[in-house]
Amino acid sequence: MSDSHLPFVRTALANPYRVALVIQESQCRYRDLLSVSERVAHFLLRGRSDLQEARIVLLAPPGFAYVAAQWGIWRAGGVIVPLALAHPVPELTSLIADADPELVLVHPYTEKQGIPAAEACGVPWADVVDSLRGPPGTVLSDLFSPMPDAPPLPAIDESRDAHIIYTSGTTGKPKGVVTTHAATRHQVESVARAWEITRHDRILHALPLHHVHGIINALLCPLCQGASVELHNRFDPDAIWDSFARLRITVFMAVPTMYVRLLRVLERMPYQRREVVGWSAGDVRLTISGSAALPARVRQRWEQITEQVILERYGLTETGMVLTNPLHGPRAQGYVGEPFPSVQVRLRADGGGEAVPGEEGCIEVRGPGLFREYWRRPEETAAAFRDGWFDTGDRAVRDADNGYRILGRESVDIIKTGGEKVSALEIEEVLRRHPRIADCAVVGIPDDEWGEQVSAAVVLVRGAIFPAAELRAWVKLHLAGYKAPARIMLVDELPRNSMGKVLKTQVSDLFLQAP
Ligand code: MLC
Ligand code: AMP
Repeated sequence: MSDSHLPFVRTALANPYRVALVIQESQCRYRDLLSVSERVAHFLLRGRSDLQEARIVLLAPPGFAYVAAQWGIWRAGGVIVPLALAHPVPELTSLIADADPELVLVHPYTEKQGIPAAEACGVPWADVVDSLRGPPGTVLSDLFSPMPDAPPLPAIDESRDAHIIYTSGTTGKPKGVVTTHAATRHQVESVARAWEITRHDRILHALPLHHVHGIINALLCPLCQGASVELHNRFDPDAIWDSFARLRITVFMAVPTMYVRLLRVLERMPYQRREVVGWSAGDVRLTISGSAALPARVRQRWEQITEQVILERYGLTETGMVLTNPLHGPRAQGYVGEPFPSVQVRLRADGGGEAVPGEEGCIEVRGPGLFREYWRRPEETAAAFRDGWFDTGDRAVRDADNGYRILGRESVDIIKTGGEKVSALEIEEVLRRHPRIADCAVVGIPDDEWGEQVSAAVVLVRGAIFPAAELRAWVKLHLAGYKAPARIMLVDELPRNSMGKVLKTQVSDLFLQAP
């Protein structure tokens, strides 16, 4: 097989009978993933020898079909563009148009939004489940064996692109982050080394599969080591506790909002069940939080219940994982530790030059795991780097004992809610299109559950009545539900400086001072 240099294919060939995925009551072995992904690859190739980096959009819930399609796209020489299940048709349409794919793979669960979006872009679509079935006449028992007469799959040079992951930009438009196979391998190896992920691990996975957190850390990294991934198709706190209690989970990764929800559900359990599931979570060797700041009280409560100190780490779509607390050794509250293997980090002081210990600065990153470019945005790509260092836009301070402490972001227009990055400008653009809105400003307001809540100060056109629920519904028509403002405040005018620029800090104060 000529694609055996792909790390996950190599691992699968070496561990054919190990369990790769556990999905509800079913298990799938590495050799099953190999056979079915080969079928997906030939389905996509349609007789060609190589997809030559054609983009394939994947719009499928976490599950066997998703993983088989992911492997199949890569094995055929394609670039995978995983999109969020939460996008409504207009948002999906603009992302598909931007990615300019050869095909959109939908799933019975996503076809309601996926098919109209693909058709609006004039892009063909196919059902991912059909892609797994193989050529007509294939019987079920053949599915899980190698295809006898199939031509070899292409050899993929590591310098080729592997995936495009969309993330909100400060300009209001989501940008596609293009990462090569080589960079992906570095990200995977770096995570595996830092956290000692091995074939003996069993990872509990309940993250969405359109972000690096879910794709690289919790799925690809374990699968490249020969570990097992218990894949949940959505985040359900009861099901997570159940998995802790029933299965011998060794590693769990989540965003802070998920820990908040898990604790809330646990507090409501009858005493005995609470004790049992709490203990079983204590057997997990590594519990990780990332994508947003982990509140101290969440970490403390988790530790009281499970005797586990959550390991907090920091990363970005553009860079993969950057900073981590130690696997062995103390994990200081509020700190995200030191760089992952092969990642270089420096703090740029406000006056230029490198910050000295204890001085605040902006985090810059360099290393082999970085993205290649923002898809078809050369100016934005160039602007994101300074002398070869990627400018994260996050502020931090470092001390010799505990490493880095994240202080916040430079841009007030980026909001992190439930681990999802949201652009305030994108939401303002949609709100301004509403006929009753004269002006608006969107900010992120600190929140115990979500980290930040999307909050909009709105000036209505003269004489209009306040349509709060209608405004949320309006945003949801155009953008994912988590982008709809959770809080809407009616104001007569927005605070502005003498140049007419909206003063977002003062807008935030309006919410913080509201009863
Ligand atoms: C859902 N809602 C949100 C939300 N997700 N509101 C704010 N922020 C969010 N992220 C809204 C829904 O629209 C709904 O509103 C209401 O909350 C309840 O929805 P739900 O169905 O109960 O929420 P749920 O689906 O359970 O989602 C919550 C969540 C999800 C925490 C599971 O947000 C999630 O999976 N977050 C993880 C994101 C992630 O993986 N980020 C990694 C980025 S990579 P209504 O009005 O419809 O009722 C990265 C790099 C790195 O950051 O370092 O990892
Ligand atoms: P994304 O663009 O979705 O990849 O989000 C990356 C951003 O998430 C970073 O730039 C940070 O702002 C934020 N982030 C990730 N991990 C952490 C963390 N542990 N603490 C605080 N912020 C984090």
